[in-house]
Amino acid sequence: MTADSTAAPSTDSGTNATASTFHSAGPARSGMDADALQRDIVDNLICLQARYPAIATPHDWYMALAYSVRDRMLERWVATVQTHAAREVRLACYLSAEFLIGPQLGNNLVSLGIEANARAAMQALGQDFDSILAQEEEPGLGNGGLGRLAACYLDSLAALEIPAIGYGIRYEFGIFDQEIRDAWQVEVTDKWLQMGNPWEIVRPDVAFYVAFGGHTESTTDAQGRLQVRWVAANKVKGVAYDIPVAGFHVNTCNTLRLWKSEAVESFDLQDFNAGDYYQAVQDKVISETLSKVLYPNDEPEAGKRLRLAQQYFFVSCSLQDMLRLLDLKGEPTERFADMFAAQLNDTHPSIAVAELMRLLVDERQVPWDEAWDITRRSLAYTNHTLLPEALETWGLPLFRNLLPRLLEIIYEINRRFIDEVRQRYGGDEARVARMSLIDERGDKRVRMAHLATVGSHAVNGVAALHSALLKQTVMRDFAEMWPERFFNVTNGVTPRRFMLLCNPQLARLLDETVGKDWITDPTQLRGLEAHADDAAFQERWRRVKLSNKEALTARIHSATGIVVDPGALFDIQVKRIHEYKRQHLNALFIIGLYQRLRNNPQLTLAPRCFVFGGKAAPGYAMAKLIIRLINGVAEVVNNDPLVSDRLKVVFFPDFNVKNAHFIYPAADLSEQISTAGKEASGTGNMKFMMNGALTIGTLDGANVEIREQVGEENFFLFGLSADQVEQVKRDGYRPADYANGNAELREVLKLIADGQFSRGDREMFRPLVESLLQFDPFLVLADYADYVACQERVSAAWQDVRHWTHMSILNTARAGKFSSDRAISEYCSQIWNIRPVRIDLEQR
Ligand code: 26Q
Repeated sequence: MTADSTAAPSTDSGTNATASTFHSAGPARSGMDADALQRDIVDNLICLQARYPAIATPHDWYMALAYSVRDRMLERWVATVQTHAAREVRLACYLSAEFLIGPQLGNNLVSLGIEANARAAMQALGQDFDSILAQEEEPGLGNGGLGRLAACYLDSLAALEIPAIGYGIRYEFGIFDQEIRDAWQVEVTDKWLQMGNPWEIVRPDVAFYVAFGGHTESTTDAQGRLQVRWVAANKVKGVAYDIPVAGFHVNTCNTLRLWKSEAVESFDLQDFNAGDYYQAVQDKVISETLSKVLYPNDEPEAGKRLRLAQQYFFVSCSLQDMLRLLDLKGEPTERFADMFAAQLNDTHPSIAVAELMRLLVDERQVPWDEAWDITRRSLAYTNHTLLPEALETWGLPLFRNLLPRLLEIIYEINRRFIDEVRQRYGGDEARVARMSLIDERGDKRVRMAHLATVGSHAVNGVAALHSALLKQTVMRDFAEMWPERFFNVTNGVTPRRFMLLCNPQLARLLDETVGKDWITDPTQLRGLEAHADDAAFQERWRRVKLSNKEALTARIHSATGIVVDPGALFDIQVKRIHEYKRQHLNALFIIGLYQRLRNNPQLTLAPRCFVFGGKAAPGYAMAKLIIRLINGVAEVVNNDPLVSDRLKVVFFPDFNVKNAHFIYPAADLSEQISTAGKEASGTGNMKFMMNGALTIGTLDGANVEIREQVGEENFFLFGLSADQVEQVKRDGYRPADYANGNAELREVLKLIADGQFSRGDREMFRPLVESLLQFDPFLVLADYADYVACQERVSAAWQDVRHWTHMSILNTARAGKFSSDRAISEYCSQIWNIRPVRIDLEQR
């Protein structure tokens, strides 16, 4: 289980020979002006796409431009890797099962500062720059917030010149593409690699073996020490695919390293399956399946075994790679924790605790206590959810069968940990049972959040409220025992992608108003406050918003055929579909509003356009039903001449990073209406705010801090607080009482049940209506009346154009805190103890 170290040195090892060859190549492929770009684009078109300009397709042009941009990143990339290898620096290793990086070309152009030149070059070649950029198929290697957060953090790490690497999985099929057929969600496989990926570089020489199954054997070595050998039933090879991550206007270019699984060449046949050819072929298929597909979240029971195998696969490859880098630096194993800070993005990579112990103890003969010290000093864990059903656990039989050695190690960690708990809280066996790494109630299960916590020196939540609740609820015993290990790092998002790239008109206005530094120092945005009531500035602000709304209007039309009015209030909820996020609360409000208009056609209502977007996990029936409901409401409302000039409802299909670029800048109102205490942070809320949308929201996740920043007078707050939610539940929540006590709500539910939004079908929405009336686990009915009242305040505020614009400007002005640069700085100082390293391009 060691690296194939046969091939030529990779850029990681960065020999001088490689560097000087690169350097002596001179300025070829590095000129940043439009002429140089134009030459190289044509060059790449011919040499890499094998096409002459006359017959090149838009996709050929995209590839040629992408390769030309990548060429211009290589010098920085090599210099960065070399500098990090040569210097005594600690490397931040972000371990994540998901990286939702979005389209790369536009972002890389922005980072390099050559967007205008590239545009000019393409123009000179007779190509429409924007439609060439639109050719890029985005890598959908994530579900939603957590995966996109990882991508924003990579962007900030590079921008802040932090030595860092992202480790993950190169899924062949990312998150499915969503189509809407007959008002239902239909999943279509995401073939993002079909046309080739110009951003990755495969490194066949950076490859590791990962073992699965089999059994363990114990022996005593010459020194009398216990040695455990894991006799695996199968091994898989992980090969590194590297993607460059260029920092904004700096030389740093970090690496995102994704592992692809491959079969180990004819290895199985001899070693394991003793001549069983067909079994060997079968194993080969399994090996190649490991990095095939990303699992959607919220899937009950789907693909358990393969999911655990994926997690172990990428974690083992990543840790082996870190040990390889340590060796390359000539550092002893004991220095591992000084050289690496590994951040676990949720529990998905938490098997790292046991795997690092295995690599140190079994493979490198480090004594247990010393290995444990190294492990704890190098690992830290970020929690992203408090929902009990979303906390990862694995059944013991499955775990033992797939990872027998790791289970032994977990048992040993647990034995020592439980001793510590007993010593500390003598006799408190209830506490021991609660804290154990093994849940022994019913079928025994490994609790991955406990493993991650015990094996880390720091545990953090992702917003202030979430971190506080974490300590009070799921991690209470741990926070009592180790209070010094618990932190908050409120999430952030990158202003490069979510302002500069996706909202260039706003960016230009900001440049002119507060200077250009806001992009790396968003506290500068505060300078907008002085202009918030300036009529001329307000006029420009509104023009930018209107133009973005026109662009979205066009996309809505081409995606759905629906015609909306760009002058309407754009009220937008985009995020994964989940009951706790309460898209159905929004839908109930729309139905109520529609009814009021039907009953009183003279009612004055400023035109509103409700936009929804988001995917439902394929196995989450209720979420899919909510999509059906939204489309059902859209069908009725949009086609009713009585209201269709004032009300529009749109379900925008296939919400992803690419579509998000058009959606956030066009929003007037951001819907952040989760049940308080359920949304760990939210990050879409921040993207909307930066782009000048006002928020209607509950006191949940980062909404609390958004409201704090923008001021309560500029935020539409409604609903029960997290404490009140718990109180209502303790008191015995009876949702039907809320329906009975509210005529409009009762009517809304009746319309749904009567088939008004299901083409007369009275069965379709029965599960939804019954769930709401009988259980309503997320208190939709309890919050309905206050939500409606709050929406009334929104409508009233919208009438006052100048005041609305004032609030919109203040939202952008006060969004600085939510830059991922701030979040990454906090990780660096509070958790990783890492400082920036300047990359010098001339040094070689
Ligand atoms: C787990 C086991 C099996 C299959 C899939 C999963 C799985 C995959 C992805 C479970 C969860 C996720 C993703 C979770 C997620 O996106 N959480 C969000 O993280 C954001 C970043 O911190 C927060 O802003 C959101 O509040 C949180 O919901």
